[in-house]
Order: sequence, then C-alpha cells, then structure tokens
Amino acid sequence: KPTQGVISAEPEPIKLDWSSTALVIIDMQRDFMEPGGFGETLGNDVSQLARAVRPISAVLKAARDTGMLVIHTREGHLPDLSDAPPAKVERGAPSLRIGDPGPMGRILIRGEAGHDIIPELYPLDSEVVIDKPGKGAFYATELSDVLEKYGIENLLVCGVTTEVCVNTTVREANDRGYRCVVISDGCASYFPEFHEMGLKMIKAQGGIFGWVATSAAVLEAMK
Ligand code: TIU
Repeated sequence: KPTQGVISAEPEPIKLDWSSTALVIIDMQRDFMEPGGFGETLGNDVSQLARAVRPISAVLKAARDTGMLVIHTREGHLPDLSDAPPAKVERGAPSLRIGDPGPMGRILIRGEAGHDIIPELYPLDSEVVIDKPGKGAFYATELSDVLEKYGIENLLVCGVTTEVCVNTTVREANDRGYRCVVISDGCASYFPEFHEMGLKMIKAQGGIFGWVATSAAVLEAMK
C-alpha cells in the first residue's frame, strides 16, 4: 500500500502522508439529505445534495483500503435542547423547529432517525463519529483531541453543505494549522451558486483556507 501521494489540487498540487491525514465527512445525515428533515424545514430543495454521495462513497472506500483515519460528523442537539442556543432554535420561520416531531423523529436531535448518517456512508464501528452542536466541527467537540491523538496534520474534507458546515469546519481547521483539501464533487449545497463560490473562497489567494481537488484526483493520488 502506498504511504503517501500527490493530489492534483488547486491552487497547486499537494503531497500528503496518509498516516497523518484523516478523511472528514461532514454531516451526511438524513436530516440534511432527505425530505422531512431539518434541511427541508428551512425551505430547501434537498435533492440538490444527492450528487455528493457517490464521490464520497468512492473516497471512503479508498480511505478504508489505505487504513486512513476516517471521521464522520453529525450536527445535532441533546433531547433537552440544553446545547441548542435559543438564537439558533428561534431563527427564521421554518416549517418545523429544532426539537419538533417530524417524519424522521424530532428535528436535528441526537438519537433520532433523521439525525443519523445515510446508509450508503454509514460509519464502521472502528471509525470516529463527532457530534457537534454548531456548524463547525471543532466548536464544543472533542475533534482537536482526536486529531492530536492520531497525529493528524492534514484533512481531506467532504460533505454538506459546502458553504455552511464544510466552510466553517475548514476555516476552523485552517486556523488550527491543519492542511485542508476539500473534495469538490464530494460537497454539495442547496444553492449550486453557493457551492461554486464556497469552493472558490477556499482556494483563492494562494489557498487562503486550503486546497480543492476532485474525487478523481484524490483517488488517483491514493492508488
Ligand atoms: N442549512 C445548511 O445549508 N446547512 C446546515 O444547516 N448544516 C450543515 O451544513 N451541515
């Protein structure tokens, strides 16, 4: 098995050691991907996100074959909403609010069917699952400790949505010193134009937040 590879990325290629690299799959939960969940209650067309599943699935398989650390995140809240800021719960005019009963259980609540990861990308028991109350995966989670424990310096990041939880997490990670390579077709947004700009914002200015590469380029580097 190769221990390192060069990813053909923008704004420039990047060489990574797989032993110090983790695949981070952001919030591929039924609540964002399926009708009746949190994403749809906000007024979004959830069908926009399905395109990210196959590219993520292919990279996940390669990461498992390589033995890379795999981390899945889930956005959600405790059943008593003690970790949900009122400013988040009260926001806007959704059809159902966080904690309300929906067709996949209570909206965005840990332990409910809608909060779980979609079957196609379901975590193995050996993989890390980070439950987070916010959009970024570092805020109020154990992610920093996990990355330090495994000696991780680089993150391959994918998931949903490009401009919300993916961008927030990449910005948090970049400030903490991690090299982030965002998998372009492994991300998706309810707004195609935000997806496109969200990726551009990461790789502009010499890679101000990180690198962007296609799943094909990542797979090629992992061969
Ligand atoms: N609404 C939206 O685009 N995203 C979120 O609320 N969370 C994530 O991106 N996971």
